[in-house]
Amino acid sequence: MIKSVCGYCGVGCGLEFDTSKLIGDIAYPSNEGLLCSKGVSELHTIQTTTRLLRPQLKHNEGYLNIDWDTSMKYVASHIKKSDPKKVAFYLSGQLLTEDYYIANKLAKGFIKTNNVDTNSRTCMASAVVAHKKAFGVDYVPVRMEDIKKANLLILAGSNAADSHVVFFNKIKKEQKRGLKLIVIDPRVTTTAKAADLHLRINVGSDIDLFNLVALRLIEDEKVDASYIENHTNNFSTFKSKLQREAKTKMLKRTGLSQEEFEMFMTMFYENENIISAWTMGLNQSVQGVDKNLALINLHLLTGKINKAGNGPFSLTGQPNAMGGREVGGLSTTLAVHLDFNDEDIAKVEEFWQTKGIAPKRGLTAVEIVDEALKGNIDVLIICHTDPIYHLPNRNKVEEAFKKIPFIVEINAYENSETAPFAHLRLPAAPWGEKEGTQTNMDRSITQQKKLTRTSIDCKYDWEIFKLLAHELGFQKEFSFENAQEIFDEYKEMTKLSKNGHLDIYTMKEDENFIWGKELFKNNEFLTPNKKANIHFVKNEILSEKTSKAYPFILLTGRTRDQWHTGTKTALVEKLKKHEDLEYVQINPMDAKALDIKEGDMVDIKSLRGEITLEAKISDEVKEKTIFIPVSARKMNYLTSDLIDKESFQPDYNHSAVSIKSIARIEL
Ligand SMILES: Nc1nc2c(c(=O)[nH]1)N[C@H]1C(S)=C(S)[C@@H](COP(=O)(O)OP(=O)(O)OC[C@H]3O[C@@H](n4cnc5c(=O)[nH]c(N)nc54)[C@H](O)[C@@H]3O)O[C@H]1N2
Ligand SMILES: Nc1nc2c(c(=O)[nH]1)N[C@H]1C(S)=C(S)[C@@H](COP(=O)(O)OP(=O)(O)OC[C@H]3O[C@@H](n4cnc5c(=O)[nH]c(N)nc54)[C@H](O)[C@@H]3O)O[C@H]1N2
Ligand code: SF4
Ligand SMILES: [Mo]
Repeated sequence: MIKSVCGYCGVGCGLEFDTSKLIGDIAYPSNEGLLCSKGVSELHTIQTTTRLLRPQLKHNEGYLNIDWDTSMKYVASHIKKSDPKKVAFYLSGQLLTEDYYIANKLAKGFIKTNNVDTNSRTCMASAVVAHKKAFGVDYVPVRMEDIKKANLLILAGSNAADSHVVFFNKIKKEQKRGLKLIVIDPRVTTTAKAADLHLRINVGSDIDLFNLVALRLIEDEKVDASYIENHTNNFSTFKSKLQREAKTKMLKRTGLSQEEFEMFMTMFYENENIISAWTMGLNQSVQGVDKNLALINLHLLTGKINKAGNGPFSLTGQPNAMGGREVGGLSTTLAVHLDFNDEDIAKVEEFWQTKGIAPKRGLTAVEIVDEALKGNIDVLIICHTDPIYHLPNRNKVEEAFKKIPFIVEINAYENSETAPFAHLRLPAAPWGEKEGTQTNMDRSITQQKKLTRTSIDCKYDWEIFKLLAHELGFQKEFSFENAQEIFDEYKEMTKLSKNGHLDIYTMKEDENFIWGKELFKNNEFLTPNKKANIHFVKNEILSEKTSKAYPFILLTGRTRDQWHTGTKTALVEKLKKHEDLEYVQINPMDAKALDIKEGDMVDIKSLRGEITLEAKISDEVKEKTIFIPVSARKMNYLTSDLIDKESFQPDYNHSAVSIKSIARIEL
């Protein structure tokens, strides 16, 4: 029997592999034996007809199989002849820590480009920035087990029932114990259906709601004055600025009634221990950071943080998005939570035994696209992610990628949307064929284990970066023989983190380790005066506006059994039964007004592009809002590429679109 961990979502469920069968690991705390449909069927995704099995070089309209040695020579020669500023890496929160570490070290430390970004930019970047602004460090001060002590859980912009399935099962169990659940989401999601109170807020108005709550807490003198005094900064400025805001306008923007707001306040007051958790409904916004801060404020005002059963809980989407943040996978951090100031750079240069790390942050995802459009990207190395699928404003991304002279795609499967744009495709060994480390949303560090042999011509992701490093002449600095050796070096490097807060260097071998257990002890944060920062933020209404031509707001999101593009999940027959992959959900009133019937093919248009999908009529979406699941691979032809100015995270959930029926099957 081999113990491993699921490679899909941030819950990071422990599992056991026995005589070709997967079961949940009863002894593993994240899941206590439970697995969702995706986890259970992961074995079926290893050997498929869609695996990429050979390095392939683009030749005329097709691809030519080539060997690894030649492949590496091509990549190295393109990098060597390019200005480092024109080289970019695009990584993924699904990579293992070792893969992430070595890619980051190679790019920032040796190729000397800080253009190392990751799909976590589209996912967790707003939470990262908010944590740093509020707490002085990117740290999640709540763990899943805390819900056992909570009386109220507020889920804002999170459809955990479909996205963090096993965690949600635990929530349901706690509901039987008496846990109350408030869900803040414009859609009637599976999660919302399980709520004691569902606030069907207007898209993009969360800051208004949280500010109204903050104001009421102040008015009712329900703030924790002593906590504010001893452990926070900026309260008086916050209070005076907040009191200048017009309450009725704020409530109107949320679309909620006064009664609904009062119900929320009653539940907030009646319950002692409160956790609020959120995901893409807050992060993926032109004010993603501010949305995070507005919610974190509520915990700081009431002192409901840093004690069991309380706190703001940013739920991580991908299995190792947290690990990627630690390692330095975002272009806005250097490594081990360090920045690009002289002191941090000097520390990292000494550790890596290198010189000349570029002294400023690198390009972020959408900036890479913008620079590519201007002809400023020569080489783009993409690993374990599908940017043509997932970046906003796809027509623009495609145009930009066509201008990049050399794109390398490292993928375990051949059918990504990015594949046709790659000049060189390199086959990686997927989950089950490789091993290494990941940090789940709980800060638990776990090991993915190898369950079967690696396909002959496929390599571990870390091994590909090692080969490239060698080809570039950095043998000594990349002499790793296995994943463990890379992890050991990374572990040592965590000693450099500010105050040693990333305490992975204390981890013992094979220990189920949770980093930062002692962080924020005695409510001491990592800011200069150890107090958390309260930030005044307000809804600036910056998203794309709807208009006569584009009167609908487009929302996109997950369904339970599919993982993004579905290169893995869409292959498993059992997983396709739960929900269609491609459709658009439309409210019955809108459908009636536009003569759209269930099953019609509907044209959906935005200022940027157009796609066609089958209509599903449902009052789960509000009027003037439509929903498309992320398994509809072409959705990003429609989305707006506005970004949050601090986190650079796209405003995926607020694109103005029009809809029109174009074909109907008459019965
Ligand atoms: N089955 C499955 N699970 C997954 C994934 C998957 O692909 N499939 N992906 C993983 C990843 S990478 C991630 S990031 C997570 C994402 O996890 P979630 O964020 O829970 O997933 P989404 O479906 O994007 O849900 C976001 C919710 O926010 C709501 N929303 C949109 N705009 C607003 C707003 O302005 N305010 C509020 N309050 N709500 C809003 C949407 O209606 C939607 O229900 O899921 C992870 N888990
Ligand atoms: N409109 C809209 N766009 C979105 C979102 C949204 O909610 N709405 N969500 C955003 C978010 S939160 C995220 S996280 C992204 C997700 O978007 P992506 O990361 O692009 O989606 P995935 O399908 O998970 O891509 C993972 C890729 O890794 C490949 N792969 C699998 N195993 C391995 C391996 O072991 N090694 C290598 N090298 N490759 C492997 C898979 O075949 C697949 O092509 O989408 C973002 N874009
Ligand atoms: S909840 Fe997440 S980690 Fe657990 S089995 Fe499902 S996909 Fe895997
Ligand atoms: Mo994500």
